[in-house]
Amino acid sequence: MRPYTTTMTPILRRTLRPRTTLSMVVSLGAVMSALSTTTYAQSNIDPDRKFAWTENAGWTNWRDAGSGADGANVSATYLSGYVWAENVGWINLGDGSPVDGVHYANIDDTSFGVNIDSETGDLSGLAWCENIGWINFDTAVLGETRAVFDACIHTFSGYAWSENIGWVNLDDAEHFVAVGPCGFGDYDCDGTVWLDDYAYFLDQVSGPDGETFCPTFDADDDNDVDLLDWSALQQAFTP
Ligand SMILES: [Ca+2]
Ligand SMILES: [Ca+2]
Ligand SMILES: [Ca+2]
Repeated sequence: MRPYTTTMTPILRRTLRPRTTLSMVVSLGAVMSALSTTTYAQSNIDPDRKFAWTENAGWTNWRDAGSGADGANVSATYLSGYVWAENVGWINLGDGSPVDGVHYANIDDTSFGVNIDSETGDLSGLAWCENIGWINFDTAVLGETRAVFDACIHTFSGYAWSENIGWVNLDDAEHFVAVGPCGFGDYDCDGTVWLDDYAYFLDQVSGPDGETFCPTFDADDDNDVDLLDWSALQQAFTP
């Protein structure tokens, strides 16, 4: 694991507090019944890429809340659903209903959630955990590698920050969180190659001399997105 503390600023180091110790005596079913009645979509987190490590709260599982029905969900511009953290319980990423349909406002405790900048993949906004409070995904301001979702590889990277449990590591080479499994050309990983994926392709196209690294559209695996890849995408189209 990355030696987080060596990269933390003195200010951040001072904000660390002893870990909250909770005994997880409540069954999964009982906890789930106590969660919000908001209905979430089935988690689209990859079953093989669902764990992330936290500095002071152990492993988090991004997929399996409510047998997946309440697990994390990654949309084009925001996250929703719940992450389970073994030592601190449920982490709410947002209710899936941003005020403007695009991003959570994060102006009060009814409008919070984690946003995705669809242009850059940068994450921002806040998640909420009843036992440890807010988790901040806009970590660039904290001097750490910011949390990002790269839709070309369907994968999270970087760090989120909690005042009470420290860094949430989305950046480990072996244990990271990804959406999937996603087939070739299925940029939004909804199970089909459709017109919306065509639009994303146009954003990524670089021509034969380009160096766009977008594996989901790179059919011939030569580190560009060009007309040969476009031909393959058309053949993959789901009528
Ligand atoms: Ca798609
Ligand atoms: Ca090429
Ligand atoms: Ca290519």
